[in-house]
Amino acid sequence: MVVDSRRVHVYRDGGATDSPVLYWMQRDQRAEDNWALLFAREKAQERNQPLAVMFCLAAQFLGATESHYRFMLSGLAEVAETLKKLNIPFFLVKGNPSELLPRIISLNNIGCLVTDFNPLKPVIEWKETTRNGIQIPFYEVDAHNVLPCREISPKAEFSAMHLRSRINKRLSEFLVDFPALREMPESNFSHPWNWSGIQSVQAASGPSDFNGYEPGPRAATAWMNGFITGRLDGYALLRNDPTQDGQSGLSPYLHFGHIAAQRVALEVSRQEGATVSRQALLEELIVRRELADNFCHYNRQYDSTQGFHRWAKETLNVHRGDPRPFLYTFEQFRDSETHDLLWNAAQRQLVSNGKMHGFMRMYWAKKILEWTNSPEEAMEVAIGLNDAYSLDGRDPNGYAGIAWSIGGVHDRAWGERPVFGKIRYMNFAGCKRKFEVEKYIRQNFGVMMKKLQYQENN
Ligand code: FAD
Ligand code: FO1
Repeated sequence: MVVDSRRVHVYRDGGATDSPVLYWMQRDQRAEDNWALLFAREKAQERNQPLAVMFCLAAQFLGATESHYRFMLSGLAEVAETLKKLNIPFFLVKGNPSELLPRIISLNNIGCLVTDFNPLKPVIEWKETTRNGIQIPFYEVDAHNVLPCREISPKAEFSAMHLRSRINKRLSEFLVDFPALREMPESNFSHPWNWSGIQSVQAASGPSDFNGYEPGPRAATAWMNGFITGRLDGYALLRNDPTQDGQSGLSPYLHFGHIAAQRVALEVSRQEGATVSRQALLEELIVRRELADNFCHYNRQYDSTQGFHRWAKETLNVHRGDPRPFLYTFEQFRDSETHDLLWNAAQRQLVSNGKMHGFMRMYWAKKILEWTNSPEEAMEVAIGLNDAYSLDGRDPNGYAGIAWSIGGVHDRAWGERPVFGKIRYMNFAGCKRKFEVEKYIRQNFGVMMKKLQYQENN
């Protein structure tokens, strides 16, 4: 077995049949370093059957905008090219996956369906409906996490510390190199697939709307190499300073699966020196990121206050009626129209770059709790803005990050205060102690300094 069976979740079992194998690509949009594709290739080999890859384009995915779809489609166009060189056809179809998959499977007499792991509710819905509509073996392979989510923990972990101990014990079992994806026979590419009645789309590569980010696995790998050679050694020191370019910037590529987190972890681990920075990055890349998948997989209410721990629900309820001196609408937040220039600058960075600095995301979300009528409204505003504007949005990391900020998920209780209760508090003064607030505001806002002076003195 090329693929560790502990990565494989059996949605529907069944024997080998003399029929084609289909990999329904979803979260891990790449040909290389993709355990789900390697597994599908293995199934095709065992059966001596054709193999194809298909991506189902669904409308309005979690608030994604045209720009996000364009970015993703450009990446998929590159994937199709790469697969063609390996004699593996790639099909991009359009519609509701729950309806399309059963039809595609019967049209092509598919004997085995493979997909990749994704803990988000809409995708689970697609898979469960598909499973109920087919009779063939259906496998889900965790190609996104270094340690397979379902395998590494049977429950929602309370904090990073709890998951870290599980990860540290077993990292060496799973942080292994990837085998190369071997090409299929030439005949595979000319196998007659039947898409009658199915709307297909031509994946076209086009310019990215996100300055600095070119879509696709090649750009993702170049970005990773650039970070490792040029900025990894400064990571530990600079990553929490929003005025510096200290983070890796990899999240959009990890979100769309253009690069495997496991590839990044392998390459970072192989570096000499910069030990503190390498450890800090692996902590975020493996522990924090996989904690987010753990949260969304085991907590179906990951995008609501109902997903908070009891202590957090109680403390937020106690302070529901507290006076809220500042209240803003979704539109005022969206347009950076609050009284707080720092917050406005962070929102401006999100809207203009499609990516807000990680440290500012915490402050940004916590202030939304403070300046809305209720924690429920705060969740709606934070998730709505994050998924509409962030290139790495619509991702378990986002739901976990927002639940941490507003509901104390994976955090502990802190000293009680108005509105927040025991949820960790952050404020402007705290940011001023951490980094040059004025510089960040200027970088993102070209601010009138006197307005800032006024805020400081009042
Ligand atoms: P780096 O610091 O270079 O980290 C490398 C990788 O580690 C990241 O790409 C990411 O995959 C992972 N990582 C880093 N920090 C975290 C974290 N706190 N939680 C989970 N994984 C992490 N991340 C997203 O990918 N999409 C989001 O929509 C998102 N929304 C967030 C909202 C809030 C309110 C908060 C507090 C955090 C959010 N995060 C989100 C997590 C984190 O801020 C980003 O992953 C990180 O800033 C991405 O930039 P980077 O790749 O340069 O990070
Ligand atoms: N996954 C799909 O299978 N089909 C889609 O049409 C689709 C659109 C989409 C748009 C923006 C975006 O950020 C993600 C999108 N995804 C889509 C899902 C994505 O690949 C990931 O599976 C999830 O965001 C979880 O990481």
